[in-house]
Amino acid sequence: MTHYTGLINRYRNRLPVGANTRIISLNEGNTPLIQLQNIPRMIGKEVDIYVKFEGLNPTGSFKDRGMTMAVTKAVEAGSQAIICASTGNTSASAAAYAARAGIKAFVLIPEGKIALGKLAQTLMYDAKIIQISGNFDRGMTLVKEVADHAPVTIVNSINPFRIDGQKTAAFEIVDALGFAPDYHCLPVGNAGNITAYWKGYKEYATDRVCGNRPVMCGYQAAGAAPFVLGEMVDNPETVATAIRIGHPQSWDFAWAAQRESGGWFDKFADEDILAAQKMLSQYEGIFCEPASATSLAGAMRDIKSGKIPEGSKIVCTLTGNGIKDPEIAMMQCADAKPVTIDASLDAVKRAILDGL
Ligand code: AN7
Repeated sequence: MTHYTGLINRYRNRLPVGANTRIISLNEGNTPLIQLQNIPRMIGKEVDIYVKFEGLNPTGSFKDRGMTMAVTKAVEAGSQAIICASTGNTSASAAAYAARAGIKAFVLIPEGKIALGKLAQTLMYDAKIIQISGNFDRGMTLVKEVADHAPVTIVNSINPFRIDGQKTAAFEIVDALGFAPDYHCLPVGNAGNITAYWKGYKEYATDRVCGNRPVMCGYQAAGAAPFVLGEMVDNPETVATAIRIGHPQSWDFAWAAQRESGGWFDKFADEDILAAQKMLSQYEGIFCEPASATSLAGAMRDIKSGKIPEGSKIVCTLTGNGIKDPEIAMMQCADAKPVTIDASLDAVKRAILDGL
């Protein structure tokens, strides 16, 4: 058993790094693929649902897969600073990998619209945080403009190395199962991840590592659903702040993934997203962030309706860790406040009997 040292080393022959490239890694990737046991029974259909729990990456989201590549290549090219716009997870990841590399990270975030844990992380990793009175899409525009005027490397998913890193999640799924799933469900915001998964699945199928490719199902929040509406959204709104994005950068790539795989996009009310997040926690012991639960909300709806038929093998990507957004969790559980009792044996006994 050799020590796992991150996804670049694991998939080195499929990534654009050389023998002498200095790898900037936090041992990201290698995340668990967990088969759901209780929720399929509750749905009442014969399906295998697996979740790829990307919340267990070093900074708690799938962004680390892309960031190890993007920062490795930025450093290789001599860059001293990276920059991104972010709804929170990209900023945390960029900040961590910049710290690891010993370079500077600048992050543009929409003021008041990123989850508390993501802000705390980004502060701890010591990035230069620039809050703007505008949303992610505005931040993205500004980042693209400023990169022409300052010595900074953009590490948003318009950076192709991000996509290369993130495609390894598809490799891991096929390597774990021995085949590609029939359906791959994931949340879609800026659309880098659906682009990356499709690239990974296609690459493995082309090289005959597996014989099949999944149908790609992209799910969005109803208030931020440009792919469902077929046009950009100027004022996106959703409780799932990670995917509060109206002008996705990987627009054409995501449509290609949908078309080539025979897949579809759909949208979900905030209540449905939060209900799926709670179900995963309550019935499977898996705590993901709200945006991530959109994948399960989608899978459940499409399994129930028969759009995803019985007998299917389904993978849902859980893109980020629930601990990142404690405020939403506390709001969801507002009616389940901890009981407070005397510190006595009797009182504890009574509390247990009451709770059984
Ligand atoms: C938890 O951090 O865009 O469709 O700036 O954090 O590849 O954008 C986050 C996106 C899904 C959507 N789930 O992925 C950012 C950012 C979580 C996310 C998405 C994001 P893409």
